[in-house]
Amino acid sequence: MNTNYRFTFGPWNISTGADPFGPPIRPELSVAQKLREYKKLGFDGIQLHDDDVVPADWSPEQTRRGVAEFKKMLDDEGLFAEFIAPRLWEDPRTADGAYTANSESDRRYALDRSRRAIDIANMLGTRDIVLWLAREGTYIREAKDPVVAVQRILDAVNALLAYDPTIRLLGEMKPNEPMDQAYLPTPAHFLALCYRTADPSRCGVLIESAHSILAGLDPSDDMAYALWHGKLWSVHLNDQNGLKYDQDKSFGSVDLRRAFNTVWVLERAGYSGCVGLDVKSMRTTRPEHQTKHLANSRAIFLRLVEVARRLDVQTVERCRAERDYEALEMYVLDCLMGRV
Ligand code: GLO
Ligand code: MG
Repeated sequence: MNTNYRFTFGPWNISTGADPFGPPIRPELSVAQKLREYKKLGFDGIQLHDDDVVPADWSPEQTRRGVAEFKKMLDDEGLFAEFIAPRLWEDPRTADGAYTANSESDRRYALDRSRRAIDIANMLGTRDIVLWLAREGTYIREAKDPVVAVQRILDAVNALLAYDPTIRLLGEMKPNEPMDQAYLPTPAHFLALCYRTADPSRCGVLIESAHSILAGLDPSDDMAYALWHGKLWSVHLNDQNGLKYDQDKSFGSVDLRRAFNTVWVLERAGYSGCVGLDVKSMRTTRPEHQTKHLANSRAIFLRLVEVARRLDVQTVERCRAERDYEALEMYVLDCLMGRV
């Protein structure tokens, strides 16, 4: 049983509410302002893109100084950096993908940028690099050779493992958006690739609830599978109302039972990674309420931990032995409604 969950989120989880149909509706807070919110909200650490720390086009010397200043801000707030994720989806050179781009120079840019993200991680004292392969896929199948693409992802992963023998790589897989179809669309796809890398022990996954749901999978089963491999190294908990754009709703807000099952699996398996909450506030949220979704998601997680601990394992086992899943279902629903 994990009695000490560590909570994290990224600066992008406090946002302006801009969407494809409308400009920002809340003022952008500076990173320093955001950092001051973490402890108040009960969070322990921060998840970062490389350019959340320093702009991607800074020289090595500027980068070194900028990262040192950022590290000081984190230390002053008592926060740790959980991971660095190279943002491989905004630069024009990543329009056609990063590691799988058809242009050789674009692929080189993606690798250089990823190596730089590793340098930043080292300077901030974290060994975890998250690869959300946002644009590794296609809008039309004919655009790339899918066999070559998978090999290119493997080659990139191997190049990063070789660049620094201490880092771990965590694939954060998502089946679609922004692409029509992503390569390696689920955690299980990435896990298979892990075993083909030069160092499988340093390759694992971060699983996001909404991404599993978009792939038609149950997040708790997806996470259980990665836990069985000993490779669930981080999570992005949130919620998703059906198959549409990636919503990043507050954890448990759509399907409380699905959220409960997620927490229950993490609890039973003694999950020891950070509890990342990749949630977005609604566009309608007023600036003074723009961190509520984070506090709410954390509170829902902790309440579900209480439910999981209150649940009578013997009742569950009896129902299983008697194959009385009707009774089991009612028992779980009663637990969720506070009747047990
Ligand atoms: C988008 C992803 C994204 C990543 C983040 C860290 O769908 O969930 O928010 O989690 O960029 O790599
Ligand atoms: Mg995510």
